[in-house]
Amino acid sequence: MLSEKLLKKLNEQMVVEFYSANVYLQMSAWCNHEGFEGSAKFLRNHAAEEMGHMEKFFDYIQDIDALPIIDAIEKPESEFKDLKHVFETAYKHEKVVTSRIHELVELSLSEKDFGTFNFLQWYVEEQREEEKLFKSILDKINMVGLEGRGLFMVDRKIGSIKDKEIGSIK
Ligand code: OFO
Repeated sequence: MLSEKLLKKLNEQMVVEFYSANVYLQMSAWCNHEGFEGSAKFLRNHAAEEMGHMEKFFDYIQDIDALPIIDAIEKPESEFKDLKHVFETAYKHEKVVTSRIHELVELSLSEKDFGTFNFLQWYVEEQREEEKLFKSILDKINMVGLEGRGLFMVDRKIGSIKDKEIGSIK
């Protein structure tokens, strides 16, 4: 039987995944507005992926015979200095999500809830991939700088990333 504390944390994480989807959807709108069509496409796809992460929590909570509660979702950031700022924000966000997932893992272990511990392993791996992906995009932007043809090419490349299959861009 899941403890109240662990259930509350799982529910909170479900809401955070919802928030993540909005974070990327909003970033996608900013990129589109600024003419970074590749990044806009990538971020839009990523927002859909975050909804998938949310649904996994939504389903798991129901599988263990509890009730998921969709709480208020924080407003995402909508103003960015430049494309680098977008991906810096994304990378930072993923690091926060990773530490939240690790806290959940720790809690499930301390409560000897091995079913939940097992469920969370998917997220541990997913977070490793997401941090790698965003770091890799950021590295490319840093490499070419914020002006000219280089940034245009990187934006196109970002647009070609198949999120799930690639952990980094070459
Ligand atoms: Fe759900 O992984 Fe990003 O936030």
